[in-house]
Amino acid sequence: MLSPTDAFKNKECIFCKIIAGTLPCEKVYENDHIFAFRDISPQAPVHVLIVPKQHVVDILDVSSENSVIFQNLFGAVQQIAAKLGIAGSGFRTVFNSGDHACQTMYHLHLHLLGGTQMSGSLVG
Ligand code: DGP
Repeated sequence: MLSPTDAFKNKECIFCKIIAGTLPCEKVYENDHIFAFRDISPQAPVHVLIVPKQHVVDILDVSSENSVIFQNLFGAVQQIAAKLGIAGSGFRTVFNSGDHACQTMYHLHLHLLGGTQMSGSLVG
C-alpha cells in the first residue's frame, strides 16, 4: 500500500505545471534549465523557490548522471541573489527532504531566503 507521501508523488506535479505556465506564479528568473518563482507563503521578505525544469523528486533523486542539476541550481542562486539585491546582505538556502524536514512538494526545489536578519537556528 502507498503511504500518503508516496501517493502524493504519483499525482500530477504542481511545480511542473508552474514551469509549463499552466499554473500562475510570480516568476523571478528563468534560463534553459532553471525556473524560479516567489513562494506562495513567504517566510522572509525574499522567499524564492529555485527548481530544475527537469522533474526530479528530491535531493536523493540526484545522481552522478544528473548532478549538473546542482551546478545549475547554485548558478541560479548567484544570479537571483544579485538580481534581488540580497547578495551583499546575505541569504539562506534550504533543501527540505522527506517527512522530518516537512517536504511538501515533491519536485526538487531550493528555498532562497533573505531580506531580513534571520536567527542562527536552523530547526524549529
Ligand atoms: P517544502 O516544504 O520544501 O516542500 O516547501 C514547498 C514550498 O512550496 C512551500 O514553502 C510552499 C510552496 N508552494 C506550494 N504550492 C505552491 C504554489 O502553487 N505556488 C507557489 N508559488 N508556491 C507554492
